[in-house]
Amino acid sequence: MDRRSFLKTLALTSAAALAGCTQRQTLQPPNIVFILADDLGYPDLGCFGHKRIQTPHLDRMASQGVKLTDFYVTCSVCTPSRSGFLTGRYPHRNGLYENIRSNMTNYGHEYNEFEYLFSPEMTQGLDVREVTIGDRLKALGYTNGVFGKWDSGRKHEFLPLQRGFDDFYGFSNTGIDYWTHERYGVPSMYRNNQRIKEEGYATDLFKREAVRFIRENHDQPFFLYVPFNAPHGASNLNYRGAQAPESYVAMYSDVEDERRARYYAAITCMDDAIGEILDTLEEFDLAENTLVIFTSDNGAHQNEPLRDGKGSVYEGGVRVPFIARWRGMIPAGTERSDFSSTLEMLPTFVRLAGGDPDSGPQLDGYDLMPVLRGIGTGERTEHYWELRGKRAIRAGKWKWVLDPGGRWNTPESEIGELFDLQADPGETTNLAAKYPEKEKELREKWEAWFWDMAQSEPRGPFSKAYFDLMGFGDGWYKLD
Ligand SMILES: [Ca+2]
Repeated sequence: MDRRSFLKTLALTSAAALAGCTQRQTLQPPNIVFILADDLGYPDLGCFGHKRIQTPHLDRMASQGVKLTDFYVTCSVCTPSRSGFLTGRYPHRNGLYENIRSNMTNYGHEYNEFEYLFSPEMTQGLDVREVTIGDRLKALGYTNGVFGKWDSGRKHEFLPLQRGFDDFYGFSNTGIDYWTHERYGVPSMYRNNQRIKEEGYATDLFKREAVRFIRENHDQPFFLYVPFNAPHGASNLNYRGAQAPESYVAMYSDVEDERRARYYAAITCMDDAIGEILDTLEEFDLAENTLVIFTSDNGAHQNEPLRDGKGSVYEGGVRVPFIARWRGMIPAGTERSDFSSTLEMLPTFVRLAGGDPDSGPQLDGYDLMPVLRGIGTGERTEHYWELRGKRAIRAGKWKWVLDPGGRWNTPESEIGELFDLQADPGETTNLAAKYPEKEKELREKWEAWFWDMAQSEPRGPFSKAYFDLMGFGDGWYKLD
C-alpha cells in the first residue's frame, strides 16, 4: 500500500483512535511482532503469578504494556490452534481442526525417510484456498518472516513461502528434538523451501533468525512471527519432556522433578531470546512503531488453579497468558479482563496495516486494538471449542462443557456442566442443576455453531465423516 492510501485509511479511523500517535506513526504502518510459545501454561510466567519460573523479559514487557487475563486459543492442541490464528477463522471453518501427526510414533515406531514421505506430516496441510494472515499483510505491503514451528503442512504448497511469507527458518511438523532438529529420527529443519542441517539449540536458532530479519527489514513495515517450539516436549523416541541448555537447567537444580526443571529452563531460555528480540527493536528505534504480542498456542499439562490442560476444553487447555506492548500507544502496566482470542489477531493486524479485514473470507474475530489501548471494550460475546468430541462454549461469564471421556471427567461432565467463570475460573462448581435454562441455552448455542461449521466443510485435509460421527453431518457416512 502506498503512503497516500494509508493516510486515507487513517483519516477514516476515529480521531480518538489516533490520539497519542507520533508523526512517525502516521507516516508508516506499524511493524507487528507475534511471539508464540508452545504448550506454555496460563500460570507459567512471573507476570502471571508463577513464583519460581524466571521470565524477567516478559515481565518487563508486561510492565510496559497490557496483560489480558481472559485470552483464549481456538483449540487446546498445536495444529488447530495455529490454523485459527493464521486464518482468523475457527478451525472447523478452515478445515484444520485436528493435529497433522504421523501417529505411529505414539506406538514407538521410528519412521524411515521413505515411509515418512507418505505419512500425514508430509502430505496434509492447511487448505490452499485459505487466506493466511501472511497473505493479507503481504497484499498491504508488508514483508513477512516466520521463524520456528510452522505446523501447517510440509508439502511444497503448504510451506510458508507459498502462504504469504517471504522468509522462513524452522520446521513444519508438530515437534522436533531441540538439539538434532529431528522428528523421531527424520531431519526436519528448513530454510525457506529447502531442508537444512546445522548445529544449535532450536530456541537460539529461531532468535538468531528473528534478529537477522529485523536488521534486514527495519526500514519497511514488517510482520515477524516467532512460534518457538519451547517449552513443548521434544519429539524423539528416548526422551520425554522439554530440553534446555545445562546452564538453564542448573538454575532449577532445587526442583525435584527433573522433567519439570527442564520445562522451567526451556521457558527461561526462551524469555532470554525474547529479550534479545526486544533489544533489537530498541537498537533500531522501533519500539514506538511496533506492536509486540506474546501468547501460547495451548495450555500445559498442569495449569493450576485452572482445570485440566492440553487436549482439554476446560480452561487449562484453552486459556493462555497474553501480553501486548506498543510504547506510546498501549498504556504501560495495564491489565484487562475483556474476553478475547487469537481469532482477534488477523482483523487487528489487517486494520493496523491499513486494510479492511472484512474484504476477504468470512472471519470469526474482532479488532482488539481498542481493548489493548484501553479506550474501548471487547466485542466478543461468545467463543466455541470442539476437539475429539469434547465441546465447550464461553458466553460472557458463563461456560458450558461437555467432556465425554476426558482426563478429568466426572459423571457430570458426560451430560454437560455449567460454570460461572467470574466467580469460579477453576471450573470447580457445576451449576447446571441450579440454572437449567442457562445450561440449555448454551448447549443450543453450541449446537447451532457446530451446524454452521458443518456447512463450512469440505475445507481442509480431513473427511466430512467427522461431522457425521459427531451427529451433525448430512448422513452419507453413517450406515444406520
Ligand atoms: Ca502446542
